[in-house]
This record gives sequence, structure tokens and C-alpha cells, in this order.
Amino acid sequence: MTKTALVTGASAGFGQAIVKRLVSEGYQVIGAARRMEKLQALQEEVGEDLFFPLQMDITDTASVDQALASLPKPWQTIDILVNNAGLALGLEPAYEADFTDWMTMINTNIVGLVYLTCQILPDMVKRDTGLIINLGSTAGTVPYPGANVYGASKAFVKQFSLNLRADLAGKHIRVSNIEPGLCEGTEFSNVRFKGDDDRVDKLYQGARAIQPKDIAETVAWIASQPAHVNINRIEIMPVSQTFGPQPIYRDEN
Ligand code: 8X3
Repeated sequence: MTKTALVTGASAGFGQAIVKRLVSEGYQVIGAARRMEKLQALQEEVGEDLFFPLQMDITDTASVDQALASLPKPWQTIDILVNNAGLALGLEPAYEADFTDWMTMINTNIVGLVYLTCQILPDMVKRDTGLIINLGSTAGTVPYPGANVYGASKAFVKQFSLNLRADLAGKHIRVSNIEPGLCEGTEFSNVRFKGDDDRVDKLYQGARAIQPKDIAETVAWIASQPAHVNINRIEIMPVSQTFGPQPIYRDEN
């Protein structure tokens, strides 16, 4: 029987690539996002048979409720939930950050993800089958200057993923957290740097960063694992990105 996936943040970047990849694998895919025109353009590309565009604002619980309630019968049973929607805003130190930006990240990366999961998980438990794939970040593990609330939100996503597995003991529901490092080909950095294209270009120059299709490949691989295999976490960085020493700032005396 055809399996159904729901992918959030489907209008661009990772979400769009994940939709295309899962459709090509024969899943029927609900693509959720705020921007309906982008979802409709995606539908023109992938066709109507295996793709359903769903307008949903993940930060608005009423919008999520309404969107889920509007799904036609053949699209109502979610086998795979890909919690991809998320964003970073700003790279300033915490003492210069904008509180509104922080709340937007918390409301999207944490509250939105948790609310949608809370709506979908009980039915998976009732059917004793399902797969949840969360999009975390290396920033959820590796601190760096300016990551403050963004990194903390992704640390939440990592621990939430692992804690879901703890609650699902004895059940046949899988949960994975994909943790990418530097990625391009998405709106991520344009959003983070608020349209400062020069800053975005400089960040990616010569970096050969991770591409959306690399993440879509990872999602497809996780979904293709045998039912007894749970991939807990996958951390993915471009070869160009690595770890550095921890700096020590010394007092002068
Ligand atoms: C994206 C990776 O390094 O920009 O989550 O925080 S990074």
C-alpha cells in the first residue's frame, strides 16, 4: 500500500528536495508550508497523483488544526512525518540579539514542531507504526558565537527526538534526527542574514556546502531502513567544514 509522508517547510530548500525525492520513491507526499503559490509550483513539477499541497503556518496552532482537518480521506493517515520547517535569524551575540527573532525561532523550531508532532503521534501509536524524521542541526551539539537561541532550539529538537524514542519503548514507531552542518541551495542564510546577499555569498564561497539533495537522500535512506532499524541521529557536514580549537582569551597582567 502506498505510504503517506507529511513534509513541513515544503515550499523551498530541504523541504522541496525531500518532497521531490519521496515522490520519486513512490510515496504520496503532503507538502505543508505557508506559501501556497510555491506549493502549487511544486505540484506542477511533481504532478497531482502523489503530491498534495497543504497551506499551513506551523507557528499557528489554529492553522495547523485547520490544515490537518482539511486533508481528504486518502491523505489522512500519516506514515512519515518530516519536521523540516525551521529557521535561524541573526548571528549577533546574545547581548545584541533581537528578542522578536528569538521568539520566532522558538515558535517555529520548537513550538511548531512539538505541536504538529503532538497531533500526528497518537494516530501512529494507535496503528503501532510510523516514522518521524526531525531536522536538527550540528548547531544543536556544537556551540558557536551567534548561534545562541538557534543552536539551543536545535539542541531541543535533538533531545526531543531521543526522548520520543524513550516514550515509544515497545512500540514500532521510529524517530530520527538529521543534523546538518553548512548547507546551501536553501533560503536558510538569506533568512538568517535578512536578505544581505553579499554576506550569504561570502559564507558559501568555495565551501562546497551540503545541498538539499544530500538531505533528501538521507531522508530517503532512513525511510528505506528495515522496520526493525531505528537511526537515532545523523550528523552531516561538508568536507570543507570541521572543528576548531576552543579559544582562550587571556587577561593582560
Ligand atoms: C545549519 C548549520 O552551521 O549554519 O543548521 O548552524 S549552521
